[in-house]
Amino acid sequence: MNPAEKRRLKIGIVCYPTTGGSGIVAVELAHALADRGHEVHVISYAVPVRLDTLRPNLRFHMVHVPDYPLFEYPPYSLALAAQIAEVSCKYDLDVMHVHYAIPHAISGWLARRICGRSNMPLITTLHGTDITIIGKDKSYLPITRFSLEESDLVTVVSSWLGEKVREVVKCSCPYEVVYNFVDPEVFKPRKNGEPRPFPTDPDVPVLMHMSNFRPVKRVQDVVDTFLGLRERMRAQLVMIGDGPDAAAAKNQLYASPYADDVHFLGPQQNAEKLLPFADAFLFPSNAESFGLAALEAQACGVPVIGYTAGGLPEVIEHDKTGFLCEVGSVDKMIDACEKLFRSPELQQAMAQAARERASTQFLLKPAVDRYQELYWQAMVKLESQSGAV
Ligand code: GMT
Repeated sequence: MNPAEKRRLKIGIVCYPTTGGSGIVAVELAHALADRGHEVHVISYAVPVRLDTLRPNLRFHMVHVPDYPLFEYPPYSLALAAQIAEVSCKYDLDVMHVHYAIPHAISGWLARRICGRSNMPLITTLHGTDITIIGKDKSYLPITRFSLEESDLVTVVSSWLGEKVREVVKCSCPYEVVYNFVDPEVFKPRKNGEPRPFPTDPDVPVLMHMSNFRPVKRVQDVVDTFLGLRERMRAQLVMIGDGPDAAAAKNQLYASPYADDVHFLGPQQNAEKLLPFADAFLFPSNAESFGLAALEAQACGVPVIGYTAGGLPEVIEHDKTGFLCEVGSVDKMIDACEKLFRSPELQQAMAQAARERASTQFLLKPAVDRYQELYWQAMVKLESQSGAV
């Protein structure tokens, strides 16, 4: 498409509304596209966390799943397809961008068939568990492979995830890597002397963990690292989020001799107000496609300690912006925390490098430029295939 023809687009964005990273990425992208003057329609079953529904150029459309006594399992995928089809037709959308394959990609495909919008590209962004879950249970493999092959463009949030698509889904569709991003004006280091917004001893370093407490996050390793570290030196642990493994971690930590040094804050929507107050961020996932929380921590000037696994090595520079250890090597993580906490100079140097890396390599603007360019490319491709160009 001639750059002069690059006009204001009407874009549909489908995402999960929960606190997970895929919803956050979709929402920040929606905000940025709306701020550039595009007309953005966000579709989800609840108002997504962080979505500014009153923003100019942005509209939110709630998926309504009808209640019917016969439905033991309400057909959410169909309700979503119906909503996507309705919005696509009513607003004459140019592009449909779905975040997370299951079930959004197949609902998007179905919606396009329903409303006969064969010239509206379907773009699918894969976020991680939508692919890795298939590695464990193949039930969704055929439908995922089909919906990726039928998408006009597939994007992944790390090179590691791209390789997983090939390995697990065995899909030969081309994909683009578009890294997740952060706004360094929102996620930024704390000011000198700014008090912590949670009740901790100001003179004792804080180790922080934030996640959905699912098995992939290896919360037990967070617990073991903290308890091991605490045997060696004074430290405090701040835990943010909730999920299946939260209760066990809480019970174990509160029953330990260091209960007073542990603070569970539960799910928090304003991570940017908490992350800057950590001295290290612990993120020992074993198959994290990207690790948005680790990027946000770095942007806040917080070194990250995690595992050499998944896409994390693409986000964290080992020995510079944090430490990456072999999966399961809790002792190495204890050593890394101790090293950081005993040397304020090292902690400061890594904090600065982390901030620098996040605010230069993972910026919002180039990522939004790229998505916008990909929308245009997909539109041109479809137009030329239909002989309209
Ligand atoms: O499993 C999660 O952590 C939730 C999931 C989601 O849908 O938000 O997170 C995935 O997408 C994020 C945004 O792209 C990535 O930063 C996370 O690394 C990824 N999680 C996993 O791969 C486990």
